Amino acid sequence: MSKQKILITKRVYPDAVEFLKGRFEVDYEGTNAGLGTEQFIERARGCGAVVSQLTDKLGAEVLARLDGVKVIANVAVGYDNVDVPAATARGIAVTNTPGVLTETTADFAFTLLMATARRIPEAHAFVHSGAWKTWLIDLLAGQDIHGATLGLVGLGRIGAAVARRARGFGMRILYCDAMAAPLELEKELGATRVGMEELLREADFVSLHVPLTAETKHLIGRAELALMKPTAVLINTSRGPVVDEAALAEALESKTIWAAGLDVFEAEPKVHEKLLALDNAVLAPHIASASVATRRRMSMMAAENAAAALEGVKPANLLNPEVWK
Ligand code: 8YV
Repeated sequence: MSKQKILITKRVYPDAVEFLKGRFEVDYEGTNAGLGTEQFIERARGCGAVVSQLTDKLGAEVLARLDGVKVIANVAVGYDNVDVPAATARGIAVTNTPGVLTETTADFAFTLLMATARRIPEAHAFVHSGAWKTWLIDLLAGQDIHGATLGLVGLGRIGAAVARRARGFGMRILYCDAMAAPLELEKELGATRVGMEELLREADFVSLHVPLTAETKHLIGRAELALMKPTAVLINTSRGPVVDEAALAEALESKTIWAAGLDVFEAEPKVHEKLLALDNAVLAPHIASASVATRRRMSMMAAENAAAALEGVKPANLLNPEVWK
């Protein structure tokens, strides 16, 4: 019997490729550019599984043109790049990579929070440029982290992991979430659930940990930014469109808020021009989960999800179990 075929749309860690090559016929697009839509559809023909990444935009129209694909294994916990209801309607299983990136992403959210509060990129550029001439009382003065109030928008796996780090800094923790966290978790984290408006008014740091959905698009816009303190810092490691980037750029420029640390953007890899020019916007290229160990695990987890589905075993991280009969 000929081996089943699998498409990997873009470069992943090699162990995942080797693992799949041992079981299937693998069409590996081992480039950084990945595949355009038409190439994707062409190359997916005859494949039972696709290992995709968030740069593969798999909307309903693309899914409608696939033939024979049984599973899409996305190398990310977020899956807003895949129209899951449309996949479900076509009987295509969709999987993601939850859990393995929680701690690494929380490390990075906290790194960004600290770098933004204490102006690390500005300090680095200042020293490198030779501009440092003397000690000054207010040279690159930032915001205190210890004892400050952290407002977590979303208290899922990653939000809770950020809260655990904040506890070590003696921060007061507020959160808002559509669902209240279990009491034991609230107690462990010392987190208090409040409404969005209270969170925005009270927090010294607002960190976003929600998935991108129709409800969370532009969750933080002009009105929300206006509620924040002029000394407040916004951190976004979730998805770019959760924040209205133009409104944020204006708020940073006019000092409505003090600074922002951003790992994600509305139209990656494009970044709003104004943000690029502002010292109080600390910017990173969507690398919150990018430790070598974690990205390797994510690659392997997606490969295992794809392999399981092709071998008739329910994948561990199935997002639409209704397709699995
Ligand atoms: C990266 C992420 O985008 O998992 C997610 O949802 O945003 C990050 O981990 C992912 O590694 C890109 O494929």
